[in-house]
Amino acid sequence: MGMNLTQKIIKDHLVEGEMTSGAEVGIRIDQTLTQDSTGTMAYLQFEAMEIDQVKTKKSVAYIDHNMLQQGFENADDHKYIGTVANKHGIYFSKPGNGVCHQVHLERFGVPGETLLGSDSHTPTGGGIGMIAIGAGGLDVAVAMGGGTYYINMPKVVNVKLTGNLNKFVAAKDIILEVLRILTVKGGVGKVIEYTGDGVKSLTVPERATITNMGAELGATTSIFPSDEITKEFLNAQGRADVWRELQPDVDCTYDSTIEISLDNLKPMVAIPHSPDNIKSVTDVAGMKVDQVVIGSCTNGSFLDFMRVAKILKGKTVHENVSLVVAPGSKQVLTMLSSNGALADIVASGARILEAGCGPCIGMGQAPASNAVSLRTNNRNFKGRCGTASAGVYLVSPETAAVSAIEGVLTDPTLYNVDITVNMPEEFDVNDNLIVPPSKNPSEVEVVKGPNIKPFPINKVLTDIVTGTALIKVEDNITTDHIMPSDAKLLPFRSNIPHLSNFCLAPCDPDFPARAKTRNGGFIIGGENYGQGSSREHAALVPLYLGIKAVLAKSFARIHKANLINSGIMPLTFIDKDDYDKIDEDDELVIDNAKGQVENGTVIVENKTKNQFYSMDIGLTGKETQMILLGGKINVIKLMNKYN
Ligand code: MIC
Ligand code: SF4
Repeated sequence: MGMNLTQKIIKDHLVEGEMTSGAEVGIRIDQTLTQDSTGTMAYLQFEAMEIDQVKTKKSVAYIDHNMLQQGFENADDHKYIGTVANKHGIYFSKPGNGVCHQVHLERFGVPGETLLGSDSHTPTGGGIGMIAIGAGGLDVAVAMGGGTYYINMPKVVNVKLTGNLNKFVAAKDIILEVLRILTVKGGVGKVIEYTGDGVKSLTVPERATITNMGAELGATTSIFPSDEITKEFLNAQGRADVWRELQPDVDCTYDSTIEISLDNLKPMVAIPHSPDNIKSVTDVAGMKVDQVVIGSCTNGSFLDFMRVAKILKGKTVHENVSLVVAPGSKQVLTMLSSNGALADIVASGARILEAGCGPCIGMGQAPASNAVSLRTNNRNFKGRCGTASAGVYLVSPETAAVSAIEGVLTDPTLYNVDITVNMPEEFDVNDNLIVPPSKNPSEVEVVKGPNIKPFPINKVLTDIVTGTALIKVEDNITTDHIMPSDAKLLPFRSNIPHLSNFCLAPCDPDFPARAKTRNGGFIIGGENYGQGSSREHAALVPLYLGIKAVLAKSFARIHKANLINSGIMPLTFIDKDDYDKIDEDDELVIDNAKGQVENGTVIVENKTKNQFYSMDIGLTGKETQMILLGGKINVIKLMNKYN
């Protein structure tokens, strides 16, 4: 029987394991990427492994998140990442060069290769046929050192696209439709593979919008075939040599199939505060809008901004709206400025930001209290924009631009503007903000400013684990709740002690103080605990606060891996009703913890209520070692000692 594309690429990279869904497989990683907000930790961990030069085909360190530089902290991080990259064989994409995912697609991605990135939107690379996966910084550090990356063999969902999009209906509307169908936890343990004749009508940047936001499904990754359109894109980037055709076999099978007719699709919107709260734009049309933000790794491409420029040309942004645009990369910004489109955007009254993440991660442009902010980003979690009372609505660039002019959410299909844009035959290629690694690495001095503090390391698991249920939270808690990341906190990504004062603060501002007074304890979570970002800070900070286990109804993939890497037990309720029985402040005990972890089922005793809960720890052999030894770094250290 034939193989689907996901199976083919995994098979090509298989180092260990059987490719049966759910079973652990180890794969070889060809490329890695990091960005600055997760990169400092990843490189501190890489340095701790004492490996001279990366062993991947290509590793790139981007600066795109921490851009405001209102103090020395961000600049220190940039300097550290720049020097550590230079020393260890890593390409360094300087601030101003653009958002990691956009630049990686343009300049580095290779169809058929594997990419591991310390950012949850790494699956953007699936737009050119890569198996591109988001992970915690430590997993990326291990991959840079040539280590195998382990995942559970995913199920493969086929999303079959038929027909063509109507004018003003965008790739963003396709992924919002997939989110409507599958929800934010519908992709956990799955790869989303796109097929069907509709694929041919989508350019690479449009495919990348879809694979990018597959992260919001909780999916391991998303992938498109590599075809003639991919070839043209790579050719226009001056990289035709890396192209190869990649298609699923005709007789392959999928675990499930969803069919979407592009002809019938309408503009969609994700309403606050979750990317799967989907409505059609017409359902919410007329809602007053205060701010519009166009950009991010989801919709920061040349194609996106050309369409926006065509809509804005000769028009004026509504007087009640602040329109902010952040192109995805220097390449995009250069091309828009040289062809005059940027002038049309500026003339309309838009505010121009540098190429970077910016408002998407709350680095500036926080909206006013209770504001409605229309954004082309991928996440609309409460408070992420920097204003807890604001509501973020996720839309396509077309809907965003039209609404910026009208001052209210507007269905763009009612507009009568020609937005035809042809993909350029040649992109403006100028890699002068990418610094190749040093040819004399021994001469490079790694510079660490005072903001860079050591990362916490766990201890070997004790036989009896005791503590208080310090906090009980609801379903779909994001890593933005666990470790918020606005303009005030992002500069401290390399300073875990400082971050610890804000852990889970959006759920309960007293949590950090309580955790410190009680010397740690347990977190009680609902479904899909830890969805969203890949930030391992959401595990390292709880580790610093003494959290021993998280008891949840279910976990998001990357966060679960980060907890295990930190030696914190991720325990899943076997009987979900037990969640209701635990209250904050209950005293919990795990007896014979080591033996129980090895067994796979852990009984947690609630001393306060005199109850027992059966929890599934669901670990592979390697993960069990990590929990027993107090995290992945301890396992690596032990292996180095005996090698
Ligand atoms: C995000 O979009 O949430 C981020 C910021 O890019 C994160 C990474 C981080 O927290 O540094 C992600 O998606 O992984
Ligand atoms: Fe940056 Fe936003 Fe993309 Fe995260 S989702 S990488 S913050 S642009």
